[in-house]
Amino acid sequence: MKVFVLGGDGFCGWPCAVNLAHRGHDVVIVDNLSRRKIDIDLGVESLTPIATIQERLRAWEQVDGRAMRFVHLDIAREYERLLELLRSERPEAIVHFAEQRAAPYSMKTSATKRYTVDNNVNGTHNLLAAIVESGVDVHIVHLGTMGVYGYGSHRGATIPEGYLTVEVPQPDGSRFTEQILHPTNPGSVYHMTKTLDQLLFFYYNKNDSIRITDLHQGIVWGTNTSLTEKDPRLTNRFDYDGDYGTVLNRFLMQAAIGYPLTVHGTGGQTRAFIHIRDSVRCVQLALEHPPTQGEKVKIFNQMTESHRVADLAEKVAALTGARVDRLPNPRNEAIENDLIVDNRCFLELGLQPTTLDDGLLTEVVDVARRWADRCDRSKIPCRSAWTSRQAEAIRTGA
Ligand code: NAD
Ligand code: USQ
Repeated sequence: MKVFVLGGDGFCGWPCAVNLAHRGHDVVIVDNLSRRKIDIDLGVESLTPIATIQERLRAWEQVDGRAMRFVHLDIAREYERLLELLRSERPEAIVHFAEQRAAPYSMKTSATKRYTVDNNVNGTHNLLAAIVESGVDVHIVHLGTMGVYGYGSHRGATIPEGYLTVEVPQPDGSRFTEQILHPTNPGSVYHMTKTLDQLLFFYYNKNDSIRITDLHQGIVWGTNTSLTEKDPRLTNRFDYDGDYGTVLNRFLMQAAIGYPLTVHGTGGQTRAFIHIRDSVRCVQLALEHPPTQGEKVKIFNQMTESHRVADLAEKVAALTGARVDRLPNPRNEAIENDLIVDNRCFLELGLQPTTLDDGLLTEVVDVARRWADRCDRSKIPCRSAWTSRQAEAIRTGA
């Protein structure tokens, strides 16, 4: 099958692209390399040394024998080129990773808020409009986020896979039941763009019968898959800085360099997690099980386990002897929340999760300790504050 991987040079996209190529698909990576440019702007680098996209592609062909192609294109700004690419290549599937994905980066300044909205919403809308205009029959698999449901308002209820069944009262006292998109409750400008994506998908699926699977993914941890481990030039990126590093990978890196683990506030925040290997496998499963013509948007919760941030810190500390630090929370978020998630769709399709207990130590030793000397400690603190109240708390340490 011919597959476009939009954002295929990124952390989740690269291992996904090589997996699809390895399985015999004709893969075209479409990326504007904005993630690499943001690293330069922020003065940070992936903890793991990553090759250029051209070196990655050369290495992949040498290692696996199945070439991938690369198109340098900005899906949010180059609509005509995107349309032409769809018309000439006519892909059967498109995996869409191409968005600005860091919540702290999205909350840094009004410029990064506006960039995140422009890039993510325009990119997704351009893709949908170009599919309609080109008339290509294609299945979109989009990487959304568990954060669309929000944290803290579920009161013990299980979060369903995208749709909630509600009873609507009628004037005559009767009631009818209906499935609606689960109400959204984004916690950052970035998360808000994913809730807008969700609505764009709902509309284009209804109006133009575009086949779409939206994967509500939890926080991805880990670095490599068995394929990206095959050659150092295929190594995946590992973000650890205060804007792009995500919580578990940051704790692993901090433990490896003897930096106290940076728990925000009480650490009562509960989040959903998935290993990068399972993320890659889920995208493959979603591609293998497309919605039928006329079917509504398929929504899967792409996560395998939930943990409180404080418990994660304790787990990493117990494995490594690291010290845990409780810091003023730069985010405006619930100090604690429960999180019970229905993730049956992927389990029923055969996903066998990699658990934290299987993978944590390997990740600390093989990746975080190995590259510890590449870490710039000055880039570890999270300085992006959600509001002036949080900015003041960080400044005074209160
Ligand atoms: P990433 O920043 O590493 O990768 C995104 C890629 O998209 C980059 O290579 C970037 O250059 C490219 N890109 C961005 N805007 C583009 C545009 N306008 N045109 C073309 N290319 C563009 O992020 P990631 O961690 O790989 O995340 C990929 C997707 O998965 C994102 O949509 C993110 O929201 C979602 N997701 C990620 C996580 C996580 O923990 N990393 C968790 C849940 C969901
Ligand atoms: N946190 C800490 N210490 C840190 C970093 C984070 O306590 O050093 C806390 C945060 O305050 C937050 C939680 O850990 O409560 C998660 O933060 P995160 O940066 O790991 O994850 P998040 O901002 O939610 O974003 C990441 C990805 C995003 C994806 C999302 C999935 O960057 O692309 O959509 O995870 S989810 O969280 O399920 O919405």
